[in-house]
Amino acid sequence: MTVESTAARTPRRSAGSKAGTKRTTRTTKKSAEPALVQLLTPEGKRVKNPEFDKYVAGITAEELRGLYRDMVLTRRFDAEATSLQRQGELGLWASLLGQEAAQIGSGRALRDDDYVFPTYREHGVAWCRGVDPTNLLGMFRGVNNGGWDPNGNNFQLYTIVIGSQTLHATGYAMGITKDGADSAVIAYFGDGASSQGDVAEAFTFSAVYNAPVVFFCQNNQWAISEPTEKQSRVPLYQRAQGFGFPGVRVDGNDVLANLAVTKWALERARGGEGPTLIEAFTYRMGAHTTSDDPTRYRGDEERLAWEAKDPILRLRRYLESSNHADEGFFEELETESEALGKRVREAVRAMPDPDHFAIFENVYADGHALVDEERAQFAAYQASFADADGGK
Ligand SMILES: Cc1ncc(C[n+]2csc(CCOP(=O)(O)OP(=O)(O)O)c2C)c(N)n1
Ligand SMILES: [Mg+2]
Repeated sequence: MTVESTAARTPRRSAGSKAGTKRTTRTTKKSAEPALVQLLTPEGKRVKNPEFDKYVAGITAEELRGLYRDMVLTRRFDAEATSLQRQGELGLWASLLGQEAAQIGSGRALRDDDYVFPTYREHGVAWCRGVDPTNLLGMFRGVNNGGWDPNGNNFQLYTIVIGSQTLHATGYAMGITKDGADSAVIAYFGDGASSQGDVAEAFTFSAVYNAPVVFFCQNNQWAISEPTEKQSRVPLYQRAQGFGFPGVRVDGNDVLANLAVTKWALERARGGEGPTLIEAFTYRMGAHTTSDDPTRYRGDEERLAWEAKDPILRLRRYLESSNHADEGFFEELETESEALGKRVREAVRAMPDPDHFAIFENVYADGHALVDEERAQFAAYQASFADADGGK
């Protein structure tokens, strides 16, 4: 699969059509792959896009450096978490390697009062929301069931049940409409999740209730070992058409394009135009999780082709060629990255083991007879060790 510049090939809107509606059906003439929105080529060249340029038109050099910093620090954090799993400090880790632009671009398009419903891989979005990265690691270490207050940063807890968060997001968005507020909701999910019944229901309800929700699908080409070809006969963004709302494919490795397209979709949501599906066409450069071995089901060629489209490298090229960042900036960032890695390592190792009885907390708000019984059984079981140890 190729990611190509679409500056000239992004379909034109016909007079009077809403942004995105035509885009749902067009394919390019040159290849079977549909057009995708791209503002930065893999070589770091800024290409014009008549429809989406305006969403990043006023971006400053400082903001561009900020996007770069976000991506670099997120990747550094992610690499540290992978290492910590290998060192036995975490039980599991789901790396976002390669998906930094999709997450930082969309994450930085959000307003503070918007609400995010993530999967388990949205470490970059969490970063944009201001969730301390160390808080993401408790669940993966097995010392808590979440690690942050969802309402603190309008960032829901990680969701492992594939696709279910799209329904939660839709319900939340319907609630926003009832409250008469103008905030929006974004639900993240993967290419594999797009086949789930929950996602189809979320699409149906959000369309019918005109809910202010953006469905952000990171098509990283794989659902564990299943390639995207096995999920759908049509490109994923085209699924929206059947539900009656626009879908758009964006170059998932282009942070500017993700920022622009997500701003557009959020604007639609706030303006009462209902849901949008964004398919960020990207690549999972690492394993599904640290329990997975991708060499069993995919070759190096694919990975190498996508490495050439690295999201961080392309923004660096742009920053350098446009003189928006100097060597000092990159050096300082390197130091900051190392400090983040160290902070994360130390924080994980210092996480206290939970009290054994914590597992019974927060199951029900007001307690439950069955949970009480299980707690009592567990207490007796624990006490039996004390007896075996001579009562010590
Ligand atoms: C309902 C449900 N079915 C199966 C699983 C097991 N599972 C975990 S991740 C995954 C693949 C998800 O792929 P995708 O949606 O593409 O997201 P990605 O992991 O690539 O980010 C599956 C099948 C699950 N967690 N929940
Ligand atoms: Mg996937």
